[in-house]
Formats: sequence, C-alpha cells, structure tokens
Amino acid sequence: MRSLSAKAICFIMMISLCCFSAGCDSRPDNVKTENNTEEDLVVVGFSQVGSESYWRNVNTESMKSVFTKENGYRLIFEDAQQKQTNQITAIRSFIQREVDYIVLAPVTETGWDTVLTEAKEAGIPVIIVDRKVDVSDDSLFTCWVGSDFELEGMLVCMWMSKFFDLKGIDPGDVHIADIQGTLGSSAQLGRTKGFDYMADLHGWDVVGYAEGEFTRSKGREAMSEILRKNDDVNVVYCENDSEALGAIEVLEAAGKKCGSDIAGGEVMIVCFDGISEEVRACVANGKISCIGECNPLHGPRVASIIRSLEAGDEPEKYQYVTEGIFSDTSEIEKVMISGQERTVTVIRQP
Ligand code: GYE
Repeated sequence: MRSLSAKAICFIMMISLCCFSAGCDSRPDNVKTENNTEEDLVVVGFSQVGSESYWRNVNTESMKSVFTKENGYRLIFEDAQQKQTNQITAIRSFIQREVDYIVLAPVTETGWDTVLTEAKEAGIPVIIVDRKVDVSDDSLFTCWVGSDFELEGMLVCMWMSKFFDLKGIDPGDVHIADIQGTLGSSAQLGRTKGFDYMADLHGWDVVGYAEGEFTRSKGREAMSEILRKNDDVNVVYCENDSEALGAIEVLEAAGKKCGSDIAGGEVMIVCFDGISEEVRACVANGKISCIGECNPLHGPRVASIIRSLEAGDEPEKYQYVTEGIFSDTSEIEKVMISGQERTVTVIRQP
C-alpha cells in the first residue's frame, strides 16, 4: 500500500504529463526535426468526443502537446461535442483533406462501419483511442489503445465488497445506485457490466440506474432522480469524477453526509478517473471513498503507434493501459479480481 497526499499525486500527474509532452521523443523517425516545412509534417486528424469532463480535457491536452509542428506533425483537431454525427462529418473532412492518419475517440461503440469503410478505401490508417468501436470487420481500424473499463468497474466493486466485509455490513443492507456515463460508450458499457456482475455476485440491493452523461450537471440531475425514488440509497457508484461531484452537491443539499460509514447513516460515493484536484480533495476529506483510476495520457501512446507504422511495423491490435485504485483508507491494501491484482494508493489530507 502506498500513501500519498492529494497534492503529491497531482504533482506526479503533472510530472508525467510534462515527461510525456516534452521529455519523450514523439517524432516520427522520417521527419526532419528542425525547420519542418509543411510538406515534411505528418498530418493527423483527431476527432475528439467533446469536453464533457476533467478526464477529457486532460486527454485533449495530452494529444495536443504531442502532435505539434516541433514534433513533426500537423494536427487537425475536431471537438464533436458528444455527437456521433459530428464525428462522422469530421472523419469525412479528414478523408477529403487526405490526412496521413485518422485518430478517433468514438463517443459510442456502434455506427462506424460506413465511415470507417470510406477511410479504408481512401487508404488512411485509423487509430482508435480511449473507447472502442463495434464494427463487423476489425480491419476497418489499425489498432486501439485505452482502458479496460469492465475491469475498472470490477476492481472498484471488489474494493467495496472488501470494505463492507471489514465493517460487518450485510450485503442486503447495501442500497446502491449507478449513475451511468453516456449510454452506449465503452466506458459506460464496461463500468456498468462490471457493476452488474459484482452487485449480483455479492447480493447488493440495486435501487436504480440514472444516466449522468459523464458531466457534473447531468450527475446532479441523475442524483436528484435517484433520491426522489429511493431515499434509502446509501451507496452511489458514479461512472466518472464529474458525476460524483454533482452527486455530492445534491446529497449534501438534501442534508445527507457523504462518507464510508453507511451503517452510521452516511452515503458512500465511489467513482472513476481520479483526475480533478477537487475529486482528489474529496477522497482526502472522506467524501469519496474509492476511485478506479482511468489514465487519460494517450497522446504519447498514439504517437508511438504512428512511429511504428511509419517504420513499417505492425502495432499490437489492442493495447490496454494498466491502472490502479485510490482510496481514503489504509484498511485495504490490495484488490484482486480475475487474476488482476492492484495496489491501493491512499490519498491523505495534505
Ligand atoms: O472516464 C469520462 C469521460 O471514455 C474513459 O469519458 C473515458 C471517459 C472518462 O468523459 O470522464
């Protein structure tokens, strides 16, 4: 078990961001590095989901800091504002502009066959990042890099089940709700699947689901809806940071206390990402009990895929990022599920 203050963890995140953006060489080998002319640059069209969360903003920054002229790239960045139709339009414009690579962070999994076939016919490699696509023919994309969302969900639930065991809480007394992310996105599908599996396995009382679209404002609405229907809810599983912050606001306004002591009447909050300082502070002060880490620093990973493609190599089709978990207590040191063991990092008051 490691024990780090919220500040220390933010510092480490910043250092890794700097390393990824500056220290590590992201240049394709065949690109001249000084005085790059427009013709020398590798052109990358990136269709981003939107700017719905802290995670997404850090992810955008990670991509922008790597795909710079200095590193030998010209980045065409398109923000889809959480709409698949905008992403399809962006991909078509990338094809028209004859970019060298298309990078897609898809909002939802389905509906990509047609436009990715167009990219394939144009001979442009497509790299999928973060969420996945569900296509009939997986030669429609070159490779994918991102997180195992179902595993993230199961790890957080495993942490909860260990915690309830430690405190002698009967599974039937766990009245849990799921504030889901954007329906149909891999992050939602995986985290909900992990939740459903574990809730069923442990016999928790699932009081309901509400969609929070990965935003703070929808997280508020979802929490209000859950409370209206089930005032006895005592655990809220939020599928990202932003939703958790919205849920806490609503619970506190309703006179509830957020914390791990559910036998004493508190409402336990767990969530995913661990990106915003505000969320880390909530762990340090006990309002959020556990976070499943989700790493947004994909810029250098995509750059390394492009480098290997430029060198004529074949990158691995699916590249998973290993992630840990954070919590406010040192009582649980490790969590293990499906043969995957993770160390719990404790976030303490600075
Ligand atoms: O957890 C959430 C974001 O797809 C992993 O999307 C990503 C999720 C992330 O909006 O905060």
